[in-house]
Amino acid sequence: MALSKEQKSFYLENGYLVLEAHLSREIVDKAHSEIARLSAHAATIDNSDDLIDVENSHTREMPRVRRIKRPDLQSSFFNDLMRSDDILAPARELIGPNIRMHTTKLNMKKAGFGAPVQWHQDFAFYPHTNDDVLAIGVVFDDIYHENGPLQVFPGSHRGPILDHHSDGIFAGSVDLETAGLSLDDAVSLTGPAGTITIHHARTLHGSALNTSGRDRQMLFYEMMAADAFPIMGAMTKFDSIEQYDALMLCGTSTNEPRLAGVPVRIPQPQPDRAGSIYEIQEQGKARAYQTYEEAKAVM
Ligand SMILES: O=C(O)CCC(=O)C(=O)O
Repeated sequence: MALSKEQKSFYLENGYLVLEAHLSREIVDKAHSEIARLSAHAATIDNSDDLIDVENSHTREMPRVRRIKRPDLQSSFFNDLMRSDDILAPARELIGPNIRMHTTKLNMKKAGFGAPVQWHQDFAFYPHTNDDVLAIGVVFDDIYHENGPLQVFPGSHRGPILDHHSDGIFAGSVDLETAGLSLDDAVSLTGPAGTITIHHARTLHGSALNTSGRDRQMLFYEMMAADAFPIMGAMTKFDSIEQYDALMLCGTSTNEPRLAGVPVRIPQPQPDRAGSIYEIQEQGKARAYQTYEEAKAVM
């Protein structure tokens, strides 16, 4: 068994789980060299493109990568890792044997300027017919309280989908005060490089600006039970059933969605710029974490 009975109960109760030092040092080292290889592209672009999302302070001379997009498509190593038992065995225990990929992304959160991700629930971006939907975070640096750990509100996956709109437009972030929540009740998911985190798609989560001297590079593999289908208006790419079936990671696909009584909100209308969560959140008003520009302004 990839997870103990206690770990499964913890996930069901709290909506997250941390498996410390789950991956070998060899995998972590290889990941670092792949990240360096894929990041080199940033020196050839002025703005974010299909491969890389750059920080607002990025220049070609001083490249600042905020996210490597779809690392599974850009690197056979990250693709193989996604399909390995290291990643899929714990997921199978939580959402069953038939699993489809949603998307992948590698959030860089580099030392000194790595962007925050404001509080949100993934299910607000991609509501599905049931909520056997989760994200596995793969930690490639030692993560402490100082270098922007993923933070979660335990148990929030059992509550409502909160309002992620600003002025009637989807903005991908939640105002904690309006939601009656305090940052003091959030838990930071820390651990050495090689740790993996698992969070439920309804778990409220975010992470602060990395003002520390240490990088926090973390890859997210988002996935769901094969019978969880996106609800119209969700930010899920779905061009054809053939393409959708090609996203299967293990088990068998189905054309019979399972409908469950789960709360949903539709992330529409979309903002003008909807390229990445960073861009979407910049167009909204809800901010619990300071941005690099805000932090610099008060220095
Ligand atoms: O990188 C992080 O800490 C949060 C990532 C996340 O929630 C996202 O990219 O949707």
